[in-house]
Amino acid sequence: MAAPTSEGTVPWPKADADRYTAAGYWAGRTLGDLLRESADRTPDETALVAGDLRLTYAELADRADALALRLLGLGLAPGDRIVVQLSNGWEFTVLTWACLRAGIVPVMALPAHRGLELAYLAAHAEAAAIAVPDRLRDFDHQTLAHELGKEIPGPWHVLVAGDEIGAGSVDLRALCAPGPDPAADRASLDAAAPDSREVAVFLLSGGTTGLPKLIARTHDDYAYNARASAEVSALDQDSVYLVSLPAGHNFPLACPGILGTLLSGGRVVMLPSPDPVRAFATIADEGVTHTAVVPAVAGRWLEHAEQHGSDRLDTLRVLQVGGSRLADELARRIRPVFDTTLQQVFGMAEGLLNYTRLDDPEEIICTTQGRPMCPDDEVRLVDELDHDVADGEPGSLLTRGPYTPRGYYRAAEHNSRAFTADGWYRSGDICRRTPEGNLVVEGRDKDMINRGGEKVSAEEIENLVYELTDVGQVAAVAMPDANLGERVCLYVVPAPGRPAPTLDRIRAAMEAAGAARFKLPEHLVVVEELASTKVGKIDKKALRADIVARMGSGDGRTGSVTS
Ligand code: OOB
Repeated sequence: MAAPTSEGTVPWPKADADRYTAAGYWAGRTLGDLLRESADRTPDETALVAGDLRLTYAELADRADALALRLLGLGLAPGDRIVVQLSNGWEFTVLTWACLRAGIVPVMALPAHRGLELAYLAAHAEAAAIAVPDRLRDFDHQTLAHELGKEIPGPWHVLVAGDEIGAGSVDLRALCAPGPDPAADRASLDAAAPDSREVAVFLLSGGTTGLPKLIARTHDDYAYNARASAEVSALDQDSVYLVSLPAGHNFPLACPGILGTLLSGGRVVMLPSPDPVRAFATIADEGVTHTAVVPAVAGRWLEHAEQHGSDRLDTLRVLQVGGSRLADELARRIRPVFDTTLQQVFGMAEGLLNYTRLDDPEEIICTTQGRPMCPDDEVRLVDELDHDVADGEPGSLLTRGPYTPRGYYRAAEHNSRAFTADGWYRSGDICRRTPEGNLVVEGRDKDMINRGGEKVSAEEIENLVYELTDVGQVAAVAMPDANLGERVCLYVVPAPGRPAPTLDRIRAAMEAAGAARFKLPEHLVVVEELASTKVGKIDKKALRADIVARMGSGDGRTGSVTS
């Protein structure tokens, strides 16, 4: 019987699937099976470090199997979805591994998500469970998780990682305890393993429309994603990978991230945040060799190292930077300050990964975002009519390949715009290809704001603001920022006869509606009218230029917060 998730997915055409299989990209094995095999190779080596807890491969694999069976025992079935909103602790890795073994599909939410996003994800994925921390940064995730359940028609399990397990919640840590008979657990999971073409995880799109879309990544494609990434960043069983970005994001999860490290026999070290003081101490204490950060974090780490020295980073061999455009000037400081190799990563949850190679000349590493990971990744740069641009000219990126699914989950209407008829994904990034084949990200033609790697859909913010305040017109645009690259700036035309809303009121209303904090606008410009394009759409290009001009001139009719 087909898994319930296969109904809303868009499969690769058979000819392509056969080609990817014949080329060996799709190995016909589940991620759960491959992880188990990895654990068998080095059962006594340390696989996972989080705070005081250290687990060997055998311990991690056995706990994951025990958890998998307990999840099934709770009534979850293979193919069921579980929203995962955990912080970077050991529970995240044990739960993810368990899901991959049992065929339960994690929907990777971010700790910053709130009621609005979580309710949507749970409903859209028809999730049967959610895994949350009890509290995190003063937010009561557990209570919210139970409230979400009231809107869910079917059974709803709230799994909680923490010390305060409330009534009706399931203690996730207790479910992760080793089982009495690991061999039996293993045999029963092996016997019921999912098919490698089925959905392994749901990732969230950065999103340009409304709420984030779900991206169904199969065992075959995501295992390749992780394995091939490990190869490109020279990650092997002697490597120690530090996770400090939110673990459910594709970059730290599988590029090569947690999964690439565990498939390679390396060690994963988890930290709840990339704060440089703790990160540097952890790198020194654990002998971290690889880690991934966004450019804003790379900037903070550089500053910290320039002030306090970088001797604590001696073991770090590869610093991956991606998620938003790394400025060339910042890139050039990385080797001299950290004495490590920078690897630029231009990736997307939708699939395609571009990496600079570790042995590329320094100039390429510092000025390009790399080239596709796989020989069978197809990339086109096109103009508005989808015609290929001339060599060296900027164009909009289209891509297909063995780990780039052909459509979002249950989003037929959106897919008709986000994908071409012959299956190319429109990433919305404007890139140029250098003569040696590397890509340089020059801008984008999608209506998204990239706040230090966190993607915010302009349309989502505008819809919320229209609903929340009596504004006449609203437009969200990116405003340049020295630290984060971009922040969310809101242009508002007050409704006729109404006073202009304040930034505080808009932020408070958005927060009350359950929007994640990183989406709240940080700057407000009140205007009498918004410039429009020839076809009558709001002219965002003009607004982006306007905010840059206002920042230069210190125009008084604006409000701003910094966080
Ligand atoms: C990563 O994935 P997402 O899904 O959060 O965001 C994808 C988008 C890209 O389409 C592009 O607009 C932007 O983020 N982006 C970059 C970039 N890396 C991502 N823009 C400029 N330079 C870069 N290096 O962000 C992601 C997924 C896997 C690995 C790394 C990043």
